[in-house]
Amino acid sequence: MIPPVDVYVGLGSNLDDPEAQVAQALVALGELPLTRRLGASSLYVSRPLGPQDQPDFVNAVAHLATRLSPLALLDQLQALEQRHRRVRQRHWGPRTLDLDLLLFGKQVIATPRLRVPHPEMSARAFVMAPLAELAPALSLPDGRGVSALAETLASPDLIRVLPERPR
Ligand code: 5RY
Ligand code: CA
Ligand code: CA
Repeated sequence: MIPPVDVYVGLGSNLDDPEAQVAQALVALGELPLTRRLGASSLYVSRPLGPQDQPDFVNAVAHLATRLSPLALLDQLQALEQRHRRVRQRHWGPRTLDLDLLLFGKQVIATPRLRVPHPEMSARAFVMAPLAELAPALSLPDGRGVSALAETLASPDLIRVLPERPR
């Protein structure tokens, strides 16, 4: 038997009720084949980085344990984006659901289709704040701790945590 690997997935949405998009995707991640959801962060609201002529984002991070390979998991994440009717209007434009494979155990993957750790994650407060909430003792494959990284990114205007909403 292949042992399960601890995986972290970043979620983001800024279209069609982003809070509901992210909440539903957090449930769906736990229903993927060969995969369990071990935890989920709070939902974080922030201004868009990159192109700023688009709505605010809701972001979160999920902790999974999976027996899928990295590329099989990526296929599942992209299929889930499509079930949320993601359409690409423009690069870095608004989207109903974006799922990023942030970390796959301690593996470092550098292929044309997939780079893990996500190359920009350590610079983005909307990733590192929820990741540090969910896994404060975690380190990246290069040894940098997520809590220390998140603290360097603390920026007052950026992030608000949504209250838990009963479903
Ligand atoms: C910067 C440029 C492009 C950061 C920078 C992107 C999200 C980026 C976003 C998201 C929030 C994008 C990629 N400097 N802003 N912008 N949340 N995705 N708040 O998920 F992330 S486009
Ligand atoms: Ca993405
Ligand atoms: Ca992204």
